Amino acid sequence: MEQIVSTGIINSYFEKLKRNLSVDVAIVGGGPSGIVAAYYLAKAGKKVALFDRKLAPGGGMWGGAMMFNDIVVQEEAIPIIQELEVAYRKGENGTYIMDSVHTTSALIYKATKAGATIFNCYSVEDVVFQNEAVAGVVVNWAPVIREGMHVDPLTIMAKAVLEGTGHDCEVARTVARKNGVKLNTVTGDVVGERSLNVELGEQTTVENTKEIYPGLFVSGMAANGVSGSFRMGPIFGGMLMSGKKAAELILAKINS
Ligand code: 48F
Repeated sequence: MEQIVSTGIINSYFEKLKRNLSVDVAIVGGGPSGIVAAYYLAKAGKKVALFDRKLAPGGGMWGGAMMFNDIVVQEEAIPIIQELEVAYRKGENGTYIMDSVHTTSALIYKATKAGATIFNCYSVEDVVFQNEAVAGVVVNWAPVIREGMHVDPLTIMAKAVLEGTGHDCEVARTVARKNGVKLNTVTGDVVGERSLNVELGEQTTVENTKEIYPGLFVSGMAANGVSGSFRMGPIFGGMLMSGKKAAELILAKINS
């Protein structure tokens, strides 16, 4: 029996990994924007692999604000919440309140149910750069990176890469720094996140969701970080709408 358990896991896992060595879309980061993008892309029939360095994907959504585990969304994001079958109740001034643990687990469930594959404990440490475009991601075990172990990575080829890594926007930084290329921002580089402004941060999260370099799209806080806009704290409508917009932009590009 012991051997049957081990064989089952090993065969299944390596089959899953082999199936995802070349995908339509590789998503870096399983925060709300990345997971929502994974859901819509998988629903559209695309092969989607999402990589998150944490054991539990979900990013900054689990903890609500200061570990008060509720979150706020605004009216415009309610159609996404309804599509993902998340329970919500009315808050004040046209806002809605959701339990953050319920919401995060629902997003993960719906994205994987739609067909997206999530690889947790994976760090994306670089991209594959071919013909002046991003053509895939370079992955390694998150503990390998954390321990600073000198172990070479593997590669996942993709028609499009979505960076949803949150505040640090590591992938865009790496692309600009290593390849000496200009990103689609006012400075041509990662501008960097600004301080907190809820309304502007929410609005610009969606506006800044775009293809930042051929083959590389950004969503969520990474989109604001790359373009130099505000953080916004525990309001999540912009993140959800950014993920949906990212999926639409990517579909338009890879279907053309
Ligand atoms: O930061 P995060 O939740 O992404 P998001 O979709 O949402 C932001 C909000 O949670 C919050 C906010 C709300 O208003 O401001 O912060 O922009 O999640 C990012 C995920 O990316 C993973 C990280 O573990 C987290 O789960 N991640 C970051 N860098 C890498 C990565 C990397 N290089 N490789 C793999 N995963």
